[in-house]
Amino acid sequence: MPSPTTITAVDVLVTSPGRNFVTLRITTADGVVGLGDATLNGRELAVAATLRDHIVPLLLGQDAHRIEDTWQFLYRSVYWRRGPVTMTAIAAVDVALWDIKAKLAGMPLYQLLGGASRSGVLAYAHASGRDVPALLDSVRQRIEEGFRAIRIQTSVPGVRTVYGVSSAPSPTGRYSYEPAKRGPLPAEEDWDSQAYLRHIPGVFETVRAEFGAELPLLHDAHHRLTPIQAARLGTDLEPYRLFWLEDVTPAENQEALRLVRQHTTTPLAIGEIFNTVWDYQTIIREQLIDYVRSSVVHAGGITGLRRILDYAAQYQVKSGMHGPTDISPVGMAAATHLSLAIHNFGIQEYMQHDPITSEVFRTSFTFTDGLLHPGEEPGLGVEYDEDAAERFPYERAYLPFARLADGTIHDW
Ligand code: EZ4
Ligand code: CO
Repeated sequence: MPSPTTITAVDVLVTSPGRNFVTLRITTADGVVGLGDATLNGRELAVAATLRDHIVPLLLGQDAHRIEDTWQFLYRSVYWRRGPVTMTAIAAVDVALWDIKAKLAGMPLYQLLGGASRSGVLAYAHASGRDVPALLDSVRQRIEEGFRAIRIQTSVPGVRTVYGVSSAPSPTGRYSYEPAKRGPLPAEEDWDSQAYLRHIPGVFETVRAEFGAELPLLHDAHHRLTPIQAARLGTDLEPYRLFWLEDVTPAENQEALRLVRQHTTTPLAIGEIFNTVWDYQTIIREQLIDYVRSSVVHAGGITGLRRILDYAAQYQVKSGMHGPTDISPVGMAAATHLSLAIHNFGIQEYMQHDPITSEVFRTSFTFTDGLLHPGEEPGLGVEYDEDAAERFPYERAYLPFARLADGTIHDW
């Protein structure tokens, strides 16, 4: 007889209600089910294969209670540490085990993580427009929906398509922006850093004039600038008092942020593509950033992200967890539990899924008056409807890439 908490089944579930999601489902001998999000946008099947072919056989027969030991085993026994595929796979296992533990405890996960440190989790929405009037309409719409913090992205004159700009309002009027496009090849976008640097400060000037000094405003430069360009942008945006400026440089080179930091007091956020605390070692220790963008999903789960955020807390660096649509409802629920519990919470991105997604994922987290709350269901508070999921088979989709006017590939 296995013990009641022995892992007896592990399933890798791939579905595409509007977009692709990979979910790991772990079941114990007693029939307790835990879910983890394993979605890596544009490389979904790589994580699914890592889980199915290499990790699931290691989990069967193990004790679901041993979360830390399982994390260390999966991290160290692979030998080839880190990387987005491995760390997303580890995250899915980790979150599913936390879900099980919290269900066994009869508590919502945030209670196991230390209990609530606040009444709700401040969420920011995306707003965007092809031109400034459309952007202002988009901001107004998000405020009417209850959001109290807004990320601003616009088109750039002379640049055909740019990251973060919704092409058209959906027929329902719902805001949507989905960068990963279904099809055999990635979409090509274009880019011009100088045109962007000329355009953006005036956009923020107009938004501030329209909405006043108090509304927290954010912006994502999406890894496209050099350090000196990033410094220029941060300086030019100082009068508009951003909540943060995100991913100003492609920060594989952490030291690039030193130059940016020397020139501007605009707060900096980075790390949605980072996977472990090692990616943050220099930028946190040298206090080169203000917010950690990593999600539970891509940084080794609750266990991995909490390690990063505890390190960050020593330096007054706060959380700003990644929450685009490619974080599944399972990943969003995990983020909401962790954000409610930690002391150094900053803000939570909340892009909101297509309503069709809720046919597969039933969630209990709520959004009220600008704040997310994970709810009081035991565990994560998410259920997966496998019959519904089967109606939405995987469809190949890629994130876009960018070229400069002369054809050179640029960071997207
Ligand atoms: O481009 O999640 O801040 N959010 C972002 C996202 C990322 C996508 C990539 O999969 O930058 O929109
Ligand atoms: Co971003």
